[in-house]
Amino acid sequence: MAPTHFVLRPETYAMTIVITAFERSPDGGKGLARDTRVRWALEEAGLPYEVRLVSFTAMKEPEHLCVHPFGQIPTFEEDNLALFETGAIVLHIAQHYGGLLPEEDTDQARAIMWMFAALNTVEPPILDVFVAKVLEGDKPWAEERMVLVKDRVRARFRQLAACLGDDEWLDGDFSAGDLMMVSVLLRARPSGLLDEFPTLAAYVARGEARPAYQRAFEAQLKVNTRV
Ligand SMILES: N[C@@H](CCC(=O)N[C@@H](CS)C(=O)NCC(=O)O)C(=O)O
Repeated sequence: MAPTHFVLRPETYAMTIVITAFERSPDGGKGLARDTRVRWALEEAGLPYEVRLVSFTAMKEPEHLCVHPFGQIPTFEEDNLALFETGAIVLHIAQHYGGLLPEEDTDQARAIMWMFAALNTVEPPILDVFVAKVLEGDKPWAEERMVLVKDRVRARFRQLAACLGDDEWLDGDFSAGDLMMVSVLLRARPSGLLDEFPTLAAYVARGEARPAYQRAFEAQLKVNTRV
């Protein structure tokens, strides 16, 4: 049976890559919304792209749900392909265009491993800090829970910092694994947790210093600070 989701109708094929982003990001342009990591990957690969801005309401409507079943951003459309999930999107960009994955198979497998580590092992405890603050901050147990949640982030950061050591990137040259790890770590900056780990703060700063990141950051900032 023909799939009804995630394969675009010919009349809606995107001639250039189109991604979605918040019409106005809740972070006001700090680059923490996940379209930034997709923009960054596209910039590293040297690919032009367009952005379709969506409101919180539009994200939950059928037109958007057709490309993102969970009603979120970002999405990615190219020819007849529509993708959601930043891991899948960045991996697709890395596998089809140059600059983000090593050539050799085993090196490539390890870069992809770091992408998964960023999304599955490092990002969840960081998101818990956000949940504890924003969604559970008014609960009577919020303060006590926050201590536990932050300690779980610190435990992960200690392990990651030990693994990174004095190296510039996680495994040889900069890769999609670093792009994803830096993007995830950035989300811990507002809590002050990132700066407790100078090794990781310096690693993130190296990522932010890349011209491709700067272009991605400026592009989302322009959207989120327009009047
Ligand atoms: N695991 C997803 C998470 C996507 C996600 O949480 N997107 C946020 C913006 S960064 C969103 O759309 N939030 C609005 C909502 O969930 O209603 C990914 O990596 O793409």
